[in-house]
Amino acid sequence: MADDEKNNKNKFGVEMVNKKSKTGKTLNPNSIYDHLDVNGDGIITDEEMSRAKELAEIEHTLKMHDNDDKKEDQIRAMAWFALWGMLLYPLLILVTSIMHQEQASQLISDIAPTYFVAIAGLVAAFFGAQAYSKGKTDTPKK
Ligand SMILES: [Ca+2]
Repeated sequence: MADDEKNNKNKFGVEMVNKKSKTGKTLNPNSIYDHLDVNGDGIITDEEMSRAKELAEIEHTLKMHDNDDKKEDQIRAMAWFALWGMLLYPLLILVTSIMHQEQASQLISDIAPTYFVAIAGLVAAFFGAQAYSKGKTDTPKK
C-alpha cells in the first residue's frame, strides 16, 4: 500500500479526519440552532449561546406567570359562581314553590344539604389554596 496515494485513509480504507478541523464545530445546513447566530457572522459564540438561553428562560418565566394569572382568574370566577349559586339556591326553591311546582321544590330542597356542603368545601378549598400559595411565595410584590 503506497502511503502517498492514500494518505488520508487508514489501513481499513476509512478516511481519516484531520484532528485540527475538530476544534471548530459546524452546524447542519438549515439547523434549528441557526437563529442563535444573532449577528449573522456564521459563528455562534459562547455569548450568543448563553444569551439565547437567558432569553428562553425569561420567555418561560413570562409564560408561567401568564398561566398562573389565567388559572387564578379561572378559580376566582368559579368561587364567585359557587357563591352566587349558594345565594340563589333558596330563591330557586321559593320560585318553584310560588309556581306551584311542588315536586320540583321538594327535590331541590332534598338536594340542598349535599349542595351546600359541597359548595362550602369548594369555597373553603379556594381560600385555603389562596392562603397556601400566598405563604409559599414570600417574594416581595412588584
Ligand atoms: Ca455570531
